Amino acid sequence: MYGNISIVDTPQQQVQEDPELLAAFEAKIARGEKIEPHDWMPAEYRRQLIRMIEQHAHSEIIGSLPEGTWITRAPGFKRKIALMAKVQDEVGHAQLLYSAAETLGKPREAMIDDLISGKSKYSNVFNYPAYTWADTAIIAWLIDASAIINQVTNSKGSYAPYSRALERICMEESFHLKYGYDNVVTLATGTAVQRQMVQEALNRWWRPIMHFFGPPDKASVHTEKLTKWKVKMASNDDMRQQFFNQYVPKILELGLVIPDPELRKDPATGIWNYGDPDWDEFKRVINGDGPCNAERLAVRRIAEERGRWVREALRKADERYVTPLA
Ligand code: FAQ
Repeated sequence: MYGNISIVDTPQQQVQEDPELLAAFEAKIARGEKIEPHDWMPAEYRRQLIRMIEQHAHSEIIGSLPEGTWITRAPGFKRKIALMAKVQDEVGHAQLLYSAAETLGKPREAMIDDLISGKSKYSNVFNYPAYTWADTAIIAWLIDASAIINQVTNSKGSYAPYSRALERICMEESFHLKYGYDNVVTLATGTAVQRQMVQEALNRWWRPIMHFFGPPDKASVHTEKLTKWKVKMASNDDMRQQFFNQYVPKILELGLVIPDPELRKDPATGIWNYGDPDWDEFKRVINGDGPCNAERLAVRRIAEERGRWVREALRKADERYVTPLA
């Protein structure tokens, strides 16, 4: 219970919805209308949205860390400025998304608590280290590309505050993608050492990027319900296929080798077939046992502790402002 809104936390907490209200809600969604925070919504729709938007917000804030570690080491002043702006944007995206999730009734403090206690998930990809400058180039190009595919698709979804946030985020991510592509092109057309560096980074990130779009459709838990309610506007496999269609040709054009000997497009169906990207590794990483999970959460915990006095001061100032003078 947060304020006067009761939030179900687990699918086990089944709520018997009023059939008439539910039918009207689903008809509204079927007509392509948007749901606003004050509109009636089923408890499960609210729970799913909080889960997904909160995980997305956490992903943005944790996602700023692998690249953030390169701000002090960026090659050259201009790249340092660009990287700082990108990292700042990602943190801003987290703020927008936390605000969108708050409209559903869960306070931001509770979301942050669930992140740092390990209760909430965040994107698998940010639990891997950025060893070289080339890793940051691959993140900014191909992870931002993957995020754009997901977010442009879901910005057409049914929950209005999330759609609005995604539209704005995608505009900024488009700059990130161009910045990342420029860095990858520079390395891929540079010296032999630079080409090797970017190839090795692609080798490291390919599997996590395959995982980024979520488990295969047949193993996805939430897709069916989320698609019915137009929260998810395409399945995990469909978005992964879109990534292959758009980015495999661009990667090959740069003379890079995609580290999957089984990757080929079926000319008859247009479907990309690929090798098993080790879904056991995916499960381990999203459940807390990836190369950097502990480090990422430790950094957030420190930020939370060190920033507490600022939040307290702001809250006190706010209280004084709204307390009527005696
Ligand atoms: N990582 O039933 P499904 C970014 C979990 S933003 C971790 O298929 P669903 C910007 C899933 O939560 C990146 N966990 O799940 C940037 C569920 O677990 P649960 C984030 C994952 O929700 C760029 C379980 O597996 N984007 O990158 C992942 O229908 C560069 C079963 O899976 C978003 O969050 C994963 N990859 O579909 C920043 C977009 N995949 O909760 C810095 C919004 C699945 O039952 C630098 N989210 N799981 O315990 C979505 O679109 C969806 O939630 C999916 C997953 C597509 C991620």
